Amino acid sequence: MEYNNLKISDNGNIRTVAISVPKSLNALNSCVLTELDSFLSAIDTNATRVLIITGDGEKSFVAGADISEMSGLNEKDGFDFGKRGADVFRKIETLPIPVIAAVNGFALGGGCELAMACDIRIASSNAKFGQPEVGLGIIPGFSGTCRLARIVGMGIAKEMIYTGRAIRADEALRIGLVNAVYPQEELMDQAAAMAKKIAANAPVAVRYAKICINEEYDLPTDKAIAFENTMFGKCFATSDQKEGMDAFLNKRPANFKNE
Ligand code: CO8
Repeated sequence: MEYNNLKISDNGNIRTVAISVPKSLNALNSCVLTELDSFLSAIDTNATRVLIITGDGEKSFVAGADISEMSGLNEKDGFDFGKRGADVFRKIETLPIPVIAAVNGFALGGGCELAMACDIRIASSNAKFGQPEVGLGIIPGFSGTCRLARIVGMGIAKEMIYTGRAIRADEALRIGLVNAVYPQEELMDQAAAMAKKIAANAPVAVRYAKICINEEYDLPTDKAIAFENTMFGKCFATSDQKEGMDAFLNKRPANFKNE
């Protein structure tokens, strides 16, 4: 598929996709969602170890879902549009490789929701986060009511969603919505450095860790522990476990094969 709204680049086994819709500060319209969906389906998650998602330009990560497209929707269309975005974001959340959101400006509405579907969020100091939907007569519809409370806690999530107040990067850091804040010019280098660190580890183990953290979140404690136990056992069926431990014991760098 040809992408008109995505800019894709590769650096070794790290892939970066920038949402690029200059006329609307990278707002998510149906075309962008279709392209993102197709892009995610096409990623070879054996060759690519980490995905970085960012916004094109210096002002905006994603300024939300496209308000002009949503303005004329009826109930059925609203349901379909919300589901479309939610499905794409769930694909990100369950992608077999880690996904880092490098939030380089506005992350409002669907933009904040996109960042929250990623495994890890880092931001530039000019970033702004918020869920302003109730001011438009809607609620967060790309899973924001689900994920925000899980990340920052119920009280802060409710305040942010009921007031629609946008918060700056320093506040996002304080409430745990982002892991780190950097000057804008350093953001992508920092994202790449984090991605490189992840990519240097045993890929199957990283994949299993992501599955465990995601799956166990919703399980009762005993079931969660049993799930981890099973996945831990499975690690010992990989050649990378043998390689990682042999490398440690022989004081040499590991050469993981992703198997
Ligand atoms: N949708 C459509 N166009 C947008 C959007 C958007 N979300 N955001 C910005 N734009 C457009 C503006 O209309 C403007 O276009 P034009 O130049 O033609 O007038 C252009 O981008 C530049 O924007 P501004 O001139 O407004 O730039 P400012 O720097 O003055 O302001 C802001 C930047 C603060 C980001 C401002 O543009 C803004 O408030 N944008 C809207 C933010 C917002 O409310 N986002 C949430 C949208 S709702 C949502 O995301 C719901 C998700 C769930 C959907 C569920 C589906 C049913």
